[in-house]
Amino acid sequence: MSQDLFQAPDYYQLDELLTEEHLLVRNAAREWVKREVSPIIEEFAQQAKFPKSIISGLAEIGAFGPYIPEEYGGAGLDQISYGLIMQEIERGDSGVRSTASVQSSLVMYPIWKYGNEAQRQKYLPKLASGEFLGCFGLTEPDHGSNPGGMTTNIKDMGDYYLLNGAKMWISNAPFADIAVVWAKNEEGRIKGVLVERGMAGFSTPETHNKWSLRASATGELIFDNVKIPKENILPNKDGLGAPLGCLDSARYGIAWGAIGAAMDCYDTALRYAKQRIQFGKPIAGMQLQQKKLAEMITEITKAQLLTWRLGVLKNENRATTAQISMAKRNNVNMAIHIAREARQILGAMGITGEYSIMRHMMNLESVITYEGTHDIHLLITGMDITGISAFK
Ligand code: TGC
Ligand code: FAD
Repeated sequence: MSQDLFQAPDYYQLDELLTEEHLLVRNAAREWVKREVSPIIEEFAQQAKFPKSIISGLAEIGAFGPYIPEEYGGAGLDQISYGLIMQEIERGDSGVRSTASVQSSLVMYPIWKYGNEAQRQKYLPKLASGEFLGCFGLTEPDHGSNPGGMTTNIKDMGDYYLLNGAKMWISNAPFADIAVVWAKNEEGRIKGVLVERGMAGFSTPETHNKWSLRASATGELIFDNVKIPKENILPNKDGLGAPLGCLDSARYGIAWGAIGAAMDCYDTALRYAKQRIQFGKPIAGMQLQQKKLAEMITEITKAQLLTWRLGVLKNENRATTAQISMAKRNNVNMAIHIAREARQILGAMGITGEYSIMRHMMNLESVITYEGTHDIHLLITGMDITGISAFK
């Protein structure tokens, strides 16, 4: 990839809404991405490999458990700092942000919120430092948008549980040390199960041949009579609301992350348009290209405002699931649209790995599907405003 010349757009001077701590955290993440992610990410994406060398750096910028209390190794930051870290990481690559989202919101969060003290002490500090990597198993081959129909199950054997079933499309699965897995007990109640690599009957085959999120490892989780010690069940919450509660936190981070990808596409396209001469003048001077760029900065600014306000509500514990769905859906859609428009501004150059745009565009095809599809989030908003569920 060519040199990372990224300059973040801030059209409405939104930095003025951030505290000194927010700016410090954001700038540290921004510099780290420029230094450690941008120079290597294109090659890893081309080779469909996750860059394991950046794990310790992710831990250092507070990307593993940004809002988890410091006593458990987390960074103890607020929700806006968490969002800003996700924005900066996804500015580099959605796959790297995926790893941070899964570790923080889908693995550390449920252990912190639904686990007991022994589970928190055992896992959280190692997850915060990157010594352990985790994954989150909710989706199954036959249950994606409808996780409540899952068939993965645990059976009480007296001294232990037996876990059987399979999860699919699981980020970080191929190398995760620990999996937070959602399974039904004999009464049909969904429970959180901590499955450790090395347990007999547990395997994590990698999913190959992806055109999207290539720098993130995706795989299956297969459970064939896995013996689960009773102390590996999350005791403090069960039912579908438990995994959905984790998704609230991860979807919030994605709403911020998508802005990062959009900003990178816009910034790249703007710079290119000013330099590329056709018909004797920069294409930035052509009305059609100005329309694209002007619409991009408008949409980015609207998404920044929406997300900042959501962060304030989240800090006050007032953000609802439906508000988070609206932001995730709007911002990912905004980012994918900007990626497509930006790609066109670069003409043929836009399809190459010399620029980040095509990689962002392909990544965003996963982001618009995972953590609830574009359709599902619309229906969550519909359910919220009408009081009627379209899912029943
Ligand atoms: P529904 O009847 O609405 O709800 C079941 C129970 O859950 C409660 N609930 C929530 N609780 C906490 N937080 C939330 N956000 C909640 N939403 C609902 C609800 O009150 C109810 O509680 P109770 O006590 O009455 O049982 O459930 P439903 O079966 O009708 O489904 C609703 C629907 C479709 C919205 C939900 O299933 C859904 O969100 N589906 C999308 C699935 C999804 O997002 N999967 C994501 C998998 S993880 C992933 O993609 C990671 S990608 C990682 C990366 O790389 O970044
Ligand atoms: P389906 O549910 O089969 O949906 C197919 C289509 O039907 C979609 O367009 C959908 O919007 C539409 N549809 C479904 N239901 C309705 C409805 N009621 N009304 C209208 N339209 C509907 N999952 C995890 O648990 N952990 C992970 O770490 C994880 N990582 C992932 C990483 C990647 C790269 C990808 C691509 C996915 C990942 N997922 C993960 C899975 C992801 O959450 C699911 O793909 C997603 O929830 C959608 O499920 P599905 O693919 O089975 O699609």
